[in-house]
Amino acid sequence: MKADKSVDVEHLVFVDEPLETHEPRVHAAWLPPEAFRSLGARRVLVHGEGLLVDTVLDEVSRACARYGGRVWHSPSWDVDVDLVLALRDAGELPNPAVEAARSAGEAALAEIGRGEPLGEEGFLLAREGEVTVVLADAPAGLLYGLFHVVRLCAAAFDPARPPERHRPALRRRMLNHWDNVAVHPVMGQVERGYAGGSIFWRDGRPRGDLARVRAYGRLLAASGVNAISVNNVNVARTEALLLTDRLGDVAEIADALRPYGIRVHLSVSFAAPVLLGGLSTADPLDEAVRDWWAATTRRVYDRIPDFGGYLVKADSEGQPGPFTYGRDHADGANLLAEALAPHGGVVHWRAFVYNHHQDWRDRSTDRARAAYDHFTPLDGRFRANVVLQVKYGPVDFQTREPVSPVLAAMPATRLALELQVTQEYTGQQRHICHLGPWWGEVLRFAPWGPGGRTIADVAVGEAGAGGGLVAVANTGDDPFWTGHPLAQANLYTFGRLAWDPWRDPTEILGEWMTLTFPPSATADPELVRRTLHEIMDDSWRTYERYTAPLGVGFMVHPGDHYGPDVDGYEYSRWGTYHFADRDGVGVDRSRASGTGFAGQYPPYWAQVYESPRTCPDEVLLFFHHVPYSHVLHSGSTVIQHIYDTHFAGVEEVETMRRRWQTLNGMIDPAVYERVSERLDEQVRCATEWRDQINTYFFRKSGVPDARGRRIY
Ligand code: GCV
Repeated sequence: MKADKSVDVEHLVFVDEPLETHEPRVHAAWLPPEAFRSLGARRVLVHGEGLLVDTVLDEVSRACARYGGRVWHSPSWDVDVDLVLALRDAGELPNPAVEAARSAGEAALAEIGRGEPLGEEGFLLAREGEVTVVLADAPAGLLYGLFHVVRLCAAAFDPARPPERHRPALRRRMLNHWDNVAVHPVMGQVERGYAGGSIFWRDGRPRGDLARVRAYGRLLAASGVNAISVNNVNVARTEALLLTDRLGDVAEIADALRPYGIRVHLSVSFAAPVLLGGLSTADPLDEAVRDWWAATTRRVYDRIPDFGGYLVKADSEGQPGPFTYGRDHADGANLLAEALAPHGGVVHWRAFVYNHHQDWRDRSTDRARAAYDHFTPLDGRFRANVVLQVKYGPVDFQTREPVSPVLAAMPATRLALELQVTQEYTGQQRHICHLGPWWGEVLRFAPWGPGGRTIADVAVGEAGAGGGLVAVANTGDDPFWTGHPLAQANLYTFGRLAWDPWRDPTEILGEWMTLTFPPSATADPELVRRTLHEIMDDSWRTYERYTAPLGVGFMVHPGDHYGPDVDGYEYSRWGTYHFADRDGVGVDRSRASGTGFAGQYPPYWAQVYESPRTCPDEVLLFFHHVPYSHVLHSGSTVIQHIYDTHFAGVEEVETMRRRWQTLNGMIDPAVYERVSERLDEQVRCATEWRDQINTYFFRKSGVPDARGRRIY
């Protein structure tokens, strides 16, 4: 499609009308009307009752109205259909073809289902004659089945398609919003948010655009997410009130998200009994405190019967916690778990606890050790409805870190893996950085050694009882949802990995591309797809190349965490140091001579990480302080690796920009322009990273680049 047809393209990729008249048009992300063409041109029968069945009906009706199909809801007369979406326990219909399709679906399920139920969210898709049938045990399953049909497009109606059974591997697939209700003087409306304001809150009040909240829920459901916390884990005074006086605001969000099967959770302050309840203490073992939490939680469930639970950041970066009362984190988490248990709620308790007032002169304290040291002695003491939420790395969402050893050290605790979709340290949605491959590496990591159980297995848990996957959201009130239109792919990929953590992230990326840039909306779908893959597939590794080297981390500008500042954190209290001197760089975390962090891993990796000879290159400087002349497994020296990767990284970004330019006129112009602007910034910033990092290490080491390239 050429540029002069751009108006048509916009119709295909934006939602029809502004969701509210005073709001700008919002990009449809991975649910453009065009993605519903195949479904919407068909004759569809929906059978069953329930709120989410109504959502299915609504989705199908809108698609059919647009593309000329027809829809019936449990008709009492015979109709010809192409697609049946039915609850298994919905009664018989006077329609022989439909009943034959349902029976075929049941037979297929008996054959491939290994006798396991489909569960609350699972579904089966099968073909019988000319009919495609989707069966589910519960309305949520039918909704996920519908979105599966949308993803498959015409393939859902392929007569040769064998039956498929789908169930999410993880029960809870959750996004955490770090959104403030009141604008924080430093962090703004959304802490670490790079997509405008909050979808939920504005200037101390609800943002009031519930249509947008609903549209958000729709996008999330289509990716697989089923839970969301709606306020920052750093809970200030205004946000604390969401639990009590402002609960109505949370209930409104829950009402808007419920039709898409998304449950609302709340970040709460551990000091709430004092802040809100007028008690003199928040001691978790105090009777009055326990009663306060029980009564408060009961009121929450009176108002929001399907409320998900609490999320807590305690004793971390200034947040209150049980340490104030001489109690540990099992005491703290169990207090809230006890209040939630009668209602079926869970508490997500974060393991991100460390000393943020460290003295940089003190080489014995290692922030990387903190979560393990605090939490592993508590294994087995948490109540069943506590989920310990563990960041993927031991420090803080870096572009590269080893996987947190906590995830392998608490077999008697439900553990959730916490990822960061918002790109705090990975380019802040100004840089293209597709995080799927990084998350895939984390999920496939086998902490007990190759061939053993993986992090995905830990998150899934025995018999599905694990803590699931959680991620910090990257969305805001930006018309493209995520600031950078291509950052939508990270959100989509998170949802799909949370549904099935063993999937190949690059395949998921392809799925996202097909939905977001529908082949029927462009003159050269092959070119668009190939170019997007060339730009995005390896973009996380490109980002890694031009930023902090070999897993050493940070080197970002203090405070905002954007752009290079090699020594920005070197003499600070935050515990994130690289220790570069004239001879070498890196942190000695070995048992033999360093902080001992390497010893927190099970034996296989403890041994691998212990020695610079065996430690993988990409995390070498995380574990070891080595001379610049140290030869990597790649054959290069550390210093030459730094130069080479930084020059290569910038060249790759320049190539990305050139490739993107070939899509001019092929895709929606608004998307094209936004990405183009951001690519200019990415080239500028990557160049700054290259020059600062290379110059810094050249000046420290005095070692020239073997290829004589320009260093300042
Ligand atoms: C919400 C990092 C971020 C903080 C964030 C914290 C956390 O330190 O920079 O903004 O606070 O992680 O995960 O709690």
